[in-house]
Amino acid sequence: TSKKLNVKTGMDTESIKADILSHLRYSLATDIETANKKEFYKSVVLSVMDRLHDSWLNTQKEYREKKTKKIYYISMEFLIGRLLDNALVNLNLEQEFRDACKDLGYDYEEIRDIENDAALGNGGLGRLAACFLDSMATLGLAGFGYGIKYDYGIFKQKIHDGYQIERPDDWLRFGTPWATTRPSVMYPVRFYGRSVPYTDEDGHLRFKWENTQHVYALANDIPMPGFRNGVVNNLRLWKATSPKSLDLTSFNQGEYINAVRDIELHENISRVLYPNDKIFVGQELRLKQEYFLVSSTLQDILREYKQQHDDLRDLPKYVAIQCNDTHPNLAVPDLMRILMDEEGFDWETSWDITVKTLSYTNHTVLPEALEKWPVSMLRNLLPRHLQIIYEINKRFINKVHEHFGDDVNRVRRMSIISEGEQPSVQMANLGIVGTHKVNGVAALHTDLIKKTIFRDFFEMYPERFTNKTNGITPRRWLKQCNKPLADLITSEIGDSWITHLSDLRKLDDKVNDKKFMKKYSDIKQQNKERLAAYVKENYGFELNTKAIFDIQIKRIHEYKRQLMLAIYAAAQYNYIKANPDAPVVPRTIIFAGKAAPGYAMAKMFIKLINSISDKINNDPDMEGKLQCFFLDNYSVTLAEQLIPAADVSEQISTAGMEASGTGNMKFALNGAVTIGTLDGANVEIKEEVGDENIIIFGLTVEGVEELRRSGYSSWEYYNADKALKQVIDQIRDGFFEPDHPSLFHTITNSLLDGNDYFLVLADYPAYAEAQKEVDALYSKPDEWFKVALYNTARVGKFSSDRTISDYATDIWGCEDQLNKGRE
Ligand code: 26Q
Repeated sequence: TSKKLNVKTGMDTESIKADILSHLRYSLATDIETANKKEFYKSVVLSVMDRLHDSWLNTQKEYREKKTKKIYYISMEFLIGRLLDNALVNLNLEQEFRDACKDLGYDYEEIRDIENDAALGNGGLGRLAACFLDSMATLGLAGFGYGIKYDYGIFKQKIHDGYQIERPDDWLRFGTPWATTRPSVMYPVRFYGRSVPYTDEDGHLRFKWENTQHVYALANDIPMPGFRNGVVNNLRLWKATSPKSLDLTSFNQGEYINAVRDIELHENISRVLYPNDKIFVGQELRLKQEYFLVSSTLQDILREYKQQHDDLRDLPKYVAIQCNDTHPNLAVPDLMRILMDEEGFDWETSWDITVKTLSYTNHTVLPEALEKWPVSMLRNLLPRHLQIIYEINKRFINKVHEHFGDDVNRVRRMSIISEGEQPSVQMANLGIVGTHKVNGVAALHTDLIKKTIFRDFFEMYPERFTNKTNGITPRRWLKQCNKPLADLITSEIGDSWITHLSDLRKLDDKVNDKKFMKKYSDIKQQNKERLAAYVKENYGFELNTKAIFDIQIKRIHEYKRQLMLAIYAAAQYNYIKANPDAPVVPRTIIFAGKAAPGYAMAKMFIKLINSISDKINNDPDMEGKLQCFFLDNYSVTLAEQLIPAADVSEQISTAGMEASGTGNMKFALNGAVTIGTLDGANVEIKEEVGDENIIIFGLTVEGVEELRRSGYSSWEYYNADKALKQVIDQIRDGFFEPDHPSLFHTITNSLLDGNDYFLVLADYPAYAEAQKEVDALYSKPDEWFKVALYNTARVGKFSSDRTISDYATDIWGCEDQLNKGRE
């Protein structure tokens, strides 16, 4: 053809092909004949990157020139998953890349599957951060993610003999083409040393942090494109690297080998993501990671700020910093330290700037998750910060006295430093005192923190507390993962829903459109078959695609009550055995999720689920009626396969314990019916879809409180429900594990002698009833799919675009920037 190719930026198939070939040859030193799939994948990504670079640079330039207010989202976790599909959807180049791959002899899907998930997070908190980046770019906000480039993400889970085994997630073995290392962006991060007082020229007492050791933080940038709007924001991940000076001094001592060996010690800071979800581990390496993130990020923010502005007192006007949970809350004392010790401001001025710039999100009320760092550890690692924290606390306690009078108990509860055997710094208290806004992540959760864990603080600073109900990005969680449904919706109501998810309400009218409903239900069936093929290929299990696909996927935790669904599966087994001729609505129950490596009870749940599954799946009487599977190594990518195929979404936490949940939103959007408790965002999902379109059961938060107060006895519930008792007896007596009959005693003991803290037995009868409702509804397909469609149509509120708009308006003060000059 005579058309001129534009190899680097052309958006046509021919240019893209030429670019892929050119990367094979000139970036990877191979060619189309000899390259393997990995090399081809890499060339594809590099060709996508070429098409992002102009927008990436232009976006950053525009932010600088217009002095746009910048939003910094600091998080120890970014669970971004795979990036190729997302980049192509957002660039609107899916077809072109598909065709280019095909013309060059490769199947796009096969190439896409080469990519390792960037699994730099545990679960909800990390995935929320990833959805927020997508929404900030799509809304045109100058929003930047800051995190750590862990060499090892969340561990890979294998199942051996029913038990969880952890394997390292070496996701960078072959590097990642998405990350650009920036040698020009590198900062020292200091540790240890001591705080030394001195008098400055004006006779003021000041402090210097001296005799420190340091590591360097090296920037690695990953582009975050918005949806078809030319915006490309940035996720900056810090890698730890050793200082140059180290080898020099050692050379002099002739200790070359030791010096090189010690490089590893410094780089250990960014080695591995802590795999604990909602459990605080007070290890020094974790504290180092947190300060490493905070220190490098603040240095970067202030360097950038100073290039564009000359008065740091205007910082809150041009910068907002959001801390994802308390993990980055050392930003409070570190920003104070910089403003006072390095910039020469007095306490009051520094404090005003700090509080107005920072804000913090709480993600849990579970007390064992709250960060409390031992004072002794801080004194050693960050002596100047500890000193500042003591001063913050002193001034704060004075305010508490002013506000509440002499109330020693209240002062003790509110103190940032908790005294006792092991004095410690309460990072949540530090976050509330040192920032201007604290938010919960669903309406119920925000109410709870105001009434319980942060009650005293709410009474003192009511205006600081605000709710920001979580959301999910509709790009990844509908358009990408469920293309058949996305295409059907677009053909009916246009594609505005992709950025205005509430437009899905237009689908409400389609419930009586037979043709449409047939297509809608066919797509669910098609997705179930696609999942069945995937599971057959990757796990060897044969799913019954005629059955209800009943799915519970999330971290394994007692409060999430995977145990309740496992008991239900066993009870169904018993029922079918006892009533072989009774009609049953066929079910396929699917679990997936990781247990923290040190969480023995959660690991035992996995073993139990696998034992029950074996019993069920190997019994011919269950054929066509009941199946149960545990899929190993749950990940963002696996979620993208499972969610579009779900009929039933299990959201069954003990009321008051799940702050929000976000999986619940993904399932509802994809037309699964929720069986759930009135917990977290389930409450708001119910409000949106309507009471008839969600199956709610069990105790409410008030009910839980009342039952505990009046004296709960799990034995009573055990004795009152025959089917429940039978299953618990079976678990206790080795029915599911005949070779090791006492194996599950830890579980049955916690339910009976331990009095069942998570109220599994208390809620079980209502749960079993609710499951009967599921069966009844599923038996009437027309009604079932109406309910399903109402879910898809009515959950627009849970777009992370809405969440981010709310943050922009109520916390970040940048609402004027939303969608500016675009659309
Ligand atoms: C803390 C200190 C040391 C080591 C690890 C941690 C740690 C790590 C991860 C503590 C907590 C987490 C994760 C919390 C989390 O994922 N919370 C979830 O956040 C979601 C997004 O807001 C909510 O939807 C979920 O309800 C909430 O459980």
